[in-house]
Formats: sequence, structure tokens, C-alpha cells
Amino acid sequence: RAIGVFDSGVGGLTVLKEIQRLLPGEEVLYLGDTARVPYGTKSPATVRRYALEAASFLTRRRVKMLVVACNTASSVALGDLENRFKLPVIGVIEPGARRAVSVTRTGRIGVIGTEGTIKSGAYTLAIKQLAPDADVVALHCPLFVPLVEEGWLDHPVTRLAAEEYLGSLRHHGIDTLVLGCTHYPLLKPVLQQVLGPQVMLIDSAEETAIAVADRLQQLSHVRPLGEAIPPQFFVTDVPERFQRVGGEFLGCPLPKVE
Ligand code: DGN
Repeated sequence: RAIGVFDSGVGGLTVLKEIQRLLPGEEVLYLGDTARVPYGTKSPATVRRYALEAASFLTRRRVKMLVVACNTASSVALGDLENRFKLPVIGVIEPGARRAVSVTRTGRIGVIGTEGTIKSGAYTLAIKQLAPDADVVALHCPLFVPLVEEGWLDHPVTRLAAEEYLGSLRHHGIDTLVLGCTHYPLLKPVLQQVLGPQVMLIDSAEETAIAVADRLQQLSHVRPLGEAIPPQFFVTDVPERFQRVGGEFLGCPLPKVE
């Protein structure tokens, strides 16, 4: 059986890419809720409803595990999904928080994400549960998602936005920054330049893939390594934009999108 992955749109492809890298023998179904993106500005109740609907679509296709490859949905809907579907559900918050706590030296950790993720307080809570003394500063950076979608990964406007947003984090003296939104790993080079080499960037996508692999191992559900199986893609709106922007996220052209 396959692993079901969903996101509000293309962003979760950063998570899919890491899952494929780590677990090439696994079959993955990916749903991008492109008709209703972005989730980041919507209320928690609305995001919960969307997440339950996306997960229902995948569970009807008999997946063995759900991966919520969206920080906004992970921050408000994980519990509801676990209760409803009785399947292992992996979100992106806990893995990112765990990694941040393990690498920080000063305990000063920054978190950036969408408005929904930051307002939920989910990262701060997850970090504080692991390291009660951590000093967490969380910030929403709403312009980053459209800039990435536009493909402006190394553009003066993106650099200006990063300087404006991240100035306060720099003053706070963080040594670790959690990229708490699926789009942000694509901005790593510019974020690293603005913050300087002393700040460690935590990519939740990489950490989530490790969490997926660990969980499958625990459940003895790992497929033996064989030929890589191409993922199957589904979207809730016409596929053209997903196909184009998604190629940038995956670093290769996407196969057919349904
Ligand atoms: N996938 C969303 C997240 O990680 O929070 C970002 C895109 C969005 O819905 N705004």
C-alpha cells in the first residue's frame, strides 16, 4: 500500500522529494488542494475541514499512512486526522521542532511560517515540550509563499523581503531557524545569506522524511528496496500551474497530474 501525502498545493512537494530520496521503493500518492490554496491565511476551523477532506480522498485509495506535508494543516488538524482515520499520521511540526532542539547551542530558536502556523503556536509548544528553557521567537512571513510560487528564488525583491522580515530575528541572536512552511526550503540560499553562516536552517521536509522512515520501520511496513516507483499526483483544480511550478519544487518535470 502507498503513503498518502497532501498539502494545500505545490509546497508539500519539498516533503515528497525527501521521502523519495530516503524511501525510493515506496509508492506515494500526492494530493495538492490547489483549488483552495493558500491555507496559511484561513481560520483553523476551515483548515481542519480541508485537511479532513484531503485525507478522506487519500484514505479511499487505501493508503497505509498519511503525511500532512503542510505546516499550516499540521499545526491545527493533526489530532482530528488521527481520531478520524485510525492510521499513522505524520505532520511536519514535531520533526522540525525535534531537530531544532537537537542542534541549537544557545537555545535561541527562530521559527518562520504562515500566519496560520505562527498564530497556532504549534512550533513554540512542540519546542518547549522538548526543551522547556528554549527561547523561541516566531514570525509569519506571508510574502515568501507568493515569491516562491513566482519563481523569484534569487531576486532582489525576495532579498529585500527577507531582510525586512528577518531583521528582528537577527537582533534576537538566534542560532537556529526552523523553516516552518513547505515553500521556504527553496529560499535557503537567500535566507542563509541574510542571516549569516552562524544560523543553522532547519528544513522540516528533510526531518519529516526521516520521521516517516522511522515510523514505517516501527510498523515493519517498509517496502524492500526495489525499483523506484513514480509518485501519483492529484490536484483539486486544473493541473497546468501545479505541473509548471511543481517541476521547480521537485527539480524535474512532473509526470501526468490527475
Ligand atoms: N503548505 C503551506 C504551509 O506549509 O504552511 C504553505 C502554503 C499555504 O497554504 N499558504
